[in-house]
Amino acid sequence: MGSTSTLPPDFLWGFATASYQIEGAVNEDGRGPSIWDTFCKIPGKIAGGATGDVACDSYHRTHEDIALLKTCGAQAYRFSISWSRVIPLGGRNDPINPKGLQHYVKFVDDLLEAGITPLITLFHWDVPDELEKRYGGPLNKEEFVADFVRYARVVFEAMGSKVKHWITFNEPWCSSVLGYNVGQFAPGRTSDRTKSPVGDGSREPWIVGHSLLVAHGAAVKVYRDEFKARDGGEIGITLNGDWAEPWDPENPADVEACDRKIEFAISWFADPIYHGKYPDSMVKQLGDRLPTWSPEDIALVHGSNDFYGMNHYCANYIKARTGEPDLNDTAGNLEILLSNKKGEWVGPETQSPWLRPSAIGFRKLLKWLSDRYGRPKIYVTENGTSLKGENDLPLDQLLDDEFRTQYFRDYIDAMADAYTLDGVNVRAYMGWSLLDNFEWAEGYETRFGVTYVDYENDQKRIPKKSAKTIGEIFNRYIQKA
Ligand code: GBH
Repeated sequence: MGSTSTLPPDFLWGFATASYQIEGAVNEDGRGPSIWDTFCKIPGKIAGGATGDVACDSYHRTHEDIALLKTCGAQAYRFSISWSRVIPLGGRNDPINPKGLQHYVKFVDDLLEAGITPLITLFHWDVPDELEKRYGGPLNKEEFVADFVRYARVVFEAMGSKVKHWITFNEPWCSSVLGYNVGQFAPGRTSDRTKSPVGDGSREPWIVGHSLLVAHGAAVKVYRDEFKARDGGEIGITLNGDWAEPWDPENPADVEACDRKIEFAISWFADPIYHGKYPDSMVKQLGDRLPTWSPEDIALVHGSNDFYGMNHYCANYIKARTGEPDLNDTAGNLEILLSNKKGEWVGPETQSPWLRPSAIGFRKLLKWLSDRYGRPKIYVTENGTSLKGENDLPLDQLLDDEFRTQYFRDYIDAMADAYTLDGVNVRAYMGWSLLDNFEWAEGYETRFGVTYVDYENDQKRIPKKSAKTIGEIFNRYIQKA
């Protein structure tokens, strides 16, 4: 199986990053703070007390990053724009920061000159801090949507003629659940009073998710009405989600819980976009805590994807819970486990407690999404792995990242099989990540890059083995035109 699988001639591949994770230069050229600058200052929130103040210093090293992409043979680069660099206070009546905007215009020009196709994410979790303070960020739908739309329009105007692939939001699940239920991500709101004095994890994530969907739909409308005819590009949202296998395949409740798990993680956002409504399983469990759709809002959201942006890393075993769901449950009344009833692990251990690779799960989820959403064009906008203990290895061993290389081989094989054997219309793939970078609450201890970044020595970049082999894998699969 797989030996005859291929990918189409126009298949686009490259690497992904996000602004706060790589840029640094947080006080430079008029950038305003985002909720992540604020969150990182709270003691105990980030491993090692780390912040994105310097990160990979990519704001000053765009040429080095482009050179790295060339070394890897990448055709494309997915990066995100920092909203508060472009509009430091964030709001629709607040001033634009020409230097911040110009930084990205220049970067896009430099990428194009190097023959690399830019994919731009407008929002990778970094709400301008002022909007959080002014009105609670995405908890306030009207304000947030209006401000996001203006920001999106400013960026489309500046770069629309050059950029043909737009992603509105990265992983709204993470902003909603980790930011407003678990409290592990900015702004850190939760019902757990040991972690935060404010927040209601039983209600806020559903409100925030709704706002993000409407903001996505409203930005897509602006793009389609004002730019698409002239610029000819496409726009979509990126959703995260892992594959689900039953903890006990003999137990119908566990089997059923697998679909419910994916519905709570992915269909929460994808069903409104492709089917015009929230999944029944969520309506049933959440009742009136799940916002209802006004005709105007759902009209914006339904049909708003030109492509499906898929971030994917791993698989889980799912065990149904039996009692009434907890008010703060966001998963669908089930347990998310890494081993099954027989005690078998879903995959080998990595540095990330949540991530154990299972490439077959990637193929199965591609098929699941393709079936449920009517065979959409899928862009894999992130896929990658950390490595157990990588940060503690001597440099020569760290650079020889066979585990990550094998992960990419297995996952790209699985994707090519999904395309060739299952009829999944997958058209792009971005590895996460071009660089080791600021891994959110895990700080710099967890590395995801195909490039080593030496944080002690002037953020020096050295490609690992995986940086060189991923292109070879694609060369084998992509049919010659
Ligand atoms: C991506 O999210 C992000 O887009 C990227 O910025 C990040 O660097 C990359 O992953 C690597 O982490 O057990 O409740 O803590 C991946 C999706 C979803 C994975 C939430 C971690 C934690 C679940 N993430 N998940 S929990």
